[in-house]
Amino acid sequence: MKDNVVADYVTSFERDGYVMMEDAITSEQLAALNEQLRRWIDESRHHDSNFGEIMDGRPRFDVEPNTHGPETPALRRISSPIEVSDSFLAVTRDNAALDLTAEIFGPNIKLLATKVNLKLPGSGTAVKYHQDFPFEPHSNDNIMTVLIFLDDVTPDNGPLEVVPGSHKDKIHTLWHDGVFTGAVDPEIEDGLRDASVSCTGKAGSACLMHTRLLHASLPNMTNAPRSLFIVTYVAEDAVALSPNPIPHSHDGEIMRGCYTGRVRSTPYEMDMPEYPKEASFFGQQDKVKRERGQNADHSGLILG
Ligand SMILES: O=C(O)CCC(=O)C(=O)O
Repeated sequence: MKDNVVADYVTSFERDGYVMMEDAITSEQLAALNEQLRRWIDESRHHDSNFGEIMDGRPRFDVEPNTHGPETPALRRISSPIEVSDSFLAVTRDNAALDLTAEIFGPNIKLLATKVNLKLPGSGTAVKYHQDFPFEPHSNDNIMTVLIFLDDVTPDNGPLEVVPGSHKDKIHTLWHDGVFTGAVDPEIEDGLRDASVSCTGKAGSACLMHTRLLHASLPNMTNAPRSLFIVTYVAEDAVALSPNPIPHSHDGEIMRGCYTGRVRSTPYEMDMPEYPKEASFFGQQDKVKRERGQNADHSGLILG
């Protein structure tokens, strides 16, 4: 990347808390990821509920309970795909968004987590407003969520909605009435929606997002899929203060630079997260609704 291009990206990121990058992965990488994803979606047709297993015993492949079937696969989350796919591991270790992350938070960068979030046609998946930081407390907040577009993301197929500049404001609690809902107070949602912008772009682009940026996404209203490969990179001197919500065998692997063995701490206060018990936060959202006597629907969070 040319110096002036990097400087523009860094300026946007510092001001807005996110930056869109075209060609974050090569066309060969994109083709390899999508080929693997197609095989997983096909495999899901043979399962009528969640399947596979990650390190803590939770399922790796999460399907939407009411709509998933052999003819209408509704795979919505794959946790730690890098443990079961060399293509996903190779992209995690080498992509242009990682290079930019090293320019912004570097030079030393390690891996926290990976996941695929899918919104296949006909699925009702939505994500409520939240910041990622309360799910992943560290000694400092130099944490980047990189959302790589595996499909073209359009205004109607459930793009990420971000609130520019919100990474400089308060850290919101995700606990309400003693329940970890994974979402901010519903009373402020309307204001956040008015302040949001949609992150759209071609397959192969990426959105690089600060861990404190407020964001959400709406359901896919089209017949085209919307799949994201989401990688969380962390400054090497940011030390985790709670267990990794998606534990995996590459946790802490150095992605750029080197291991220094140092810790850098910055002052802040927030609530500790609840360790996820469900395959993804969809299940948790449904559980919250059941406890409150409301009907469960398909919307929910796909974090954790
Ligand atoms: O998949 C999406 O639309 C949103 C993902 C998200 O909110 C996150 O990874 O924090």
